[in-house]
Amino acid sequence: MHAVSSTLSLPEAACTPVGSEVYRGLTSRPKTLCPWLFYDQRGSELFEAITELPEYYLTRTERAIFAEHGDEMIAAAAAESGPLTMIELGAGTATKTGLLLRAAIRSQGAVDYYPIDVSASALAAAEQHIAEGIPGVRIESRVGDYTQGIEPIPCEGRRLVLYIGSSIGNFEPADAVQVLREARRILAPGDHLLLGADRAKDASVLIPAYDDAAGVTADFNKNVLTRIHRELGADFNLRTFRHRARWNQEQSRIEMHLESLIAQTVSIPALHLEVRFARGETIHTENSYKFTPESIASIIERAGFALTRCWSDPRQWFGVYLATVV
Ligand code: AVJ
Repeated sequence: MHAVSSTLSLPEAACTPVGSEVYRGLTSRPKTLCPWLFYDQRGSELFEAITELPEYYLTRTERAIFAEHGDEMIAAAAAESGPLTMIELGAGTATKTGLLLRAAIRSQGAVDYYPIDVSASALAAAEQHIAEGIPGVRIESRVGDYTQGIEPIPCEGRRLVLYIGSSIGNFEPADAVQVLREARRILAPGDHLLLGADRAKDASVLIPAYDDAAGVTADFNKNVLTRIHRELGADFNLRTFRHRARWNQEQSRIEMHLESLIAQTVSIPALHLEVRFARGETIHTENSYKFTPESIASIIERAGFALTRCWSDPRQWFGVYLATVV
């Protein structure tokens, strides 16, 4: 006798990460899709383009804070007892990290750097530009999903975990605490976390940052439908969906949605699924939480850290927070 599985009738594609997430999300009410689905090759290129848009202030503001205060950040995280080892969660191509790596090299001569990312190609790009541009960095990249667990990182002195770019804003607050707890688990007393998180501000600044005039963010959002077409055969007509960015004041978050402009049924052959949309119904594709110094301090403290210092830009649009293990 062998066990009869209730999943026997599910098509194979429903068991892949993309298939199961699309199945879960498009059979939920309201319909949702997780932001990690954005980042296929085209999506990663579109995100890089977003970071250069005039309306998308996050990347250039955080970079300016690192340029201005990077040496102080490194000095505050270091100890007299030995060199600082840097670990980066969701490092991507590590373009902004260069400023901090250079600051570490100025203070201690060389640095061990462990970037972690799900994308092997992004890490290869990071390794290449760091090897060419920043001598003194010993880099050991690790491919993996940091939300699923982080391997121990050896070090002689102290560790500094970088979690920058406001990636934390994609998580519900309770999940954000869990992500930081996972980082906390590989650290020892005296080690630090450097967290970059976008600040709450007027909707007149936030909305254009997520609904830019050139339509790059709209393309980034709709690209998830192109991905589902390519990987699962779905017959989405992109012209019948519209990009929407909303400011949810109560939850202090920007929401991105894809709104169906007509009543329609989309079929997804690989999942044996027909998805009905009412006119005006949306797929909620992303939350991007915006924090006050108090709301981010609460998340940091619930994860087992003590906030030691923070930095911001003159307009106070973005925050960088240093916390130590308690
Ligand atoms: C990569 C999550 C920080 O929330 O600002 C940019 C992603 N979405 N434009 C953000 C994003 C739309 C970005 N993070």
